[in-house]
Amino acid sequence: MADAEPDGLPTAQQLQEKWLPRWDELQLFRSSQPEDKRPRKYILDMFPYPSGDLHVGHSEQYMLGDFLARYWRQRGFNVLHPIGWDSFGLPAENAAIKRGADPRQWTYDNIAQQRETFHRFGVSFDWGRVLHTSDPEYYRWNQWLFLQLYRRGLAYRKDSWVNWDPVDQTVLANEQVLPDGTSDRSGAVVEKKKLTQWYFRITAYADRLLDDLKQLEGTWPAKVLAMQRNWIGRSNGAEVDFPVEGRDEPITVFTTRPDTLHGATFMVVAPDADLAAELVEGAPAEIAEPFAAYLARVRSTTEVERLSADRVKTGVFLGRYAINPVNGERLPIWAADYVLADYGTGAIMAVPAHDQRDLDFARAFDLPVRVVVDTTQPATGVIPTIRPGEPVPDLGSLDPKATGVALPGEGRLTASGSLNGLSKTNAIQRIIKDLEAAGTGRAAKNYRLRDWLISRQRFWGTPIPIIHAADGTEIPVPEDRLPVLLPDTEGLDLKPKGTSPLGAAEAWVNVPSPIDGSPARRDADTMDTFVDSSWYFLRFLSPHDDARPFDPAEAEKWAPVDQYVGGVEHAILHLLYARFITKVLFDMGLVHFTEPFSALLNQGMVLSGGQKMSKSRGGVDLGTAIDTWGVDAIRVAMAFAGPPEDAINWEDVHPAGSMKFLARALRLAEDVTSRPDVVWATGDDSLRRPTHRLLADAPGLVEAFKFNVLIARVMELTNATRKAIDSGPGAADAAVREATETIALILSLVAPFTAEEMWERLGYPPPVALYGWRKADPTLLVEESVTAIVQVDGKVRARLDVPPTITAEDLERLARGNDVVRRALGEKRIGRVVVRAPKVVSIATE
Ligand code: ANZ
Repeated sequence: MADAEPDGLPTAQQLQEKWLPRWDELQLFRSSQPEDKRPRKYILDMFPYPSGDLHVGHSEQYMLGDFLARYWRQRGFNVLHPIGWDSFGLPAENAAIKRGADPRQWTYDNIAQQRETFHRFGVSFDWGRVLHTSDPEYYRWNQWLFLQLYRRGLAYRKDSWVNWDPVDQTVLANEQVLPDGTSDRSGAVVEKKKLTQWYFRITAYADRLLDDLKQLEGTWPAKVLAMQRNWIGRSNGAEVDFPVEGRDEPITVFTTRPDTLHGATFMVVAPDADLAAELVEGAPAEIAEPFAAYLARVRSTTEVERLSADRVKTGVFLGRYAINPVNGERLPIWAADYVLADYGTGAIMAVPAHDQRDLDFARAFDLPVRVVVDTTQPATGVIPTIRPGEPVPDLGSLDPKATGVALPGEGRLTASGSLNGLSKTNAIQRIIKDLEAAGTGRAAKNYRLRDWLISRQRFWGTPIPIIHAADGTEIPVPEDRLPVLLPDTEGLDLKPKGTSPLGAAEAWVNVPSPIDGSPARRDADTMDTFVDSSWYFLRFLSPHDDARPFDPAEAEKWAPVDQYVGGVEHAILHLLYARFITKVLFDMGLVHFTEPFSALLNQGMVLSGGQKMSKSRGGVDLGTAIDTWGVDAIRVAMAFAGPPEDAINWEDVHPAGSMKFLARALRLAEDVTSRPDVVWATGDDSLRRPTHRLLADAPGLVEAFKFNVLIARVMELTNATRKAIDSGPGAADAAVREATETIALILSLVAPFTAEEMWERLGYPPPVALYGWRKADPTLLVEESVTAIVQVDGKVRARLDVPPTITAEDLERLARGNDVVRRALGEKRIGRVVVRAPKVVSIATE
């Protein structure tokens, strides 16, 4: 703990001990008075996992959310700023298994600890609305939500190949598999396994999820919008049916380039698609055996590897032929792993002249290549001018088979019958019309987005409210029998083994059918915790309602969330799922909006030693940091460390420096009040101007998340006020008091303890947090400037318009940066520099 200031100011610790209980008594941040007529703001921090105590890395997010919540309160808004815990899920469960404890005990112990730390950190949460997703009062409504989706055909079960984490022994959503094919949780290389699983049909909302991103432009980070767009990955194109010799069913392919149909020279199906197995059925051994061997190899390859462009192409011929519907050509059918079973239709027409992967394959297996788009003939009809030294675009490289370079670009159709001469775009339109007329194809869209796999074979989650009758019928648990409670862990082995531990809880799993009482079994899987977090922002609106998940009237008042704050690691998963569920609730008529989070702030990560901060890598735990520097200094240092969106290195965060600044601010209030007989020398507006300029600029800075700039400005005003005080007795103290009050009011957004103490010393009752905002006096905002003269070796080289309050350092920097001055200095070495702010800078060279 820091020692008491030598000059008798209270320490951070003393301020915290003094004010926290007072604020608790006042119940400051309850946001629920129905008669409250103030406009509303819903500020939400992504809620934490209770997987351990908070470290300073976590605290950045809550400092930012609190900054905004406190700001909007000062601006006169009724602010809802709730907190809860995302308390189901693997981190808690794994930790509990490791320690041999019940996940419940472990989870709620951690929540208590985190809660205490948040409280000490002075975050202005509404503590009356706390929720935990692992409480039956919460997860009951996950089950309710599941049943609503089930009833609408949006929750279904199917057999499928899933991503399997062999370490955590659980299924992973595609989103949880990192680009290198490993699990984002355990780090293990993800395998494929066939299981019967529950899915939410998020693909039914793909278009809306994509199109509604437009509503978020400007208020969500562009990067997040782009990531969501990519994830949904809509492609426009066509489906084309290719009859297959000796088979009734055609092969349907999805292509974004139907214009190249005349250039198809073979077909490729995914080896692991059902279609491949059907095509080799009854084939002779010289076809069936290599295929089986190939399939076994493909099964152990990750999707990421399969898609990587520079991989040597492999595949086997299936001994079958398809017919090109536009020209009747016979196309051999191959199986190759660069075609994925679950994208498009799992089969493609290969156009090696215009698709690089098809070309690589054609060259590997010596298949024909036919150019059907003349890329030397730009579709615009204008031959591009090529400057010397620039690469020639496609010109002269019209033999992809020889060069190995495919021609994906624009051009005019050739070797394509009636399409010849058309541009790519026109050809696409024409051929889709022709295919539709012939009944052999149609316009189609395809998405990268897959349905959301929600079942987990783990204990610590929401039980799926389905009962399986002996004959396999799925029976939804009647809503009035919710929640389906988790069983006791007594006698259950929670260790991951690939089937849900709930299945071994005999007394729990065996139930009579709700329809006829015959023996039946509960579904033993639990839900992905992303289900829990997909709607929690609505539960905060009526957290104790036991008749429904949330009160639609409260949602009408508060939702959507005005400002969401959280980590960019949730840019895809959580945000996409919350958007999806919101749209479902909208379709059910339960909410009046289609996007849950109107604005999003992604804070950068707090790094330590260049890496994400974590306990194991020496992360500083927040409680210890509070003991060392105090809450306010940590908050100010973090806010000051840089733009909130950028990553910050803990090594560059200087709470000790912030402590000094806060002491200087507090000292101002002390001086204003302890020396009432002194009259400060601020007879003119030289202090009132920067005070009002700051009042005028602060809202823009906060709303643009320029917290670091705002703090720098408060520091400047603190210095100017100090200067005014130290200049001795003079005409009026009003300006010094006004400046000090302004500093306290703005500091109340980020340094609540110091601000409250200043406020008290200035003679106001607590809390400063609800005092309100002051309007800047427009007459003081008119820019006043003085002319500063810059001399080099006695000669006047420049006149600069500068604010009268400019510091010597700033003035010198401006002078040295001036072009004319720089030219005058040339290569000469600078000797003595004399600065008399704001009037003169005199530079002498050696
Ligand atoms: C013929 C063609 C010619 C294609 C051409 C491209 C260029 P995006 O944009 O990602 O949607 N494709 C379709 N299904 C596939 C699958 N299951 N596995 C691997 N590749 C698949 O890509 C669509 C294109 O990717 C489709 O258009 C198809 O190749 C391929 F000059 O068809 B194309």
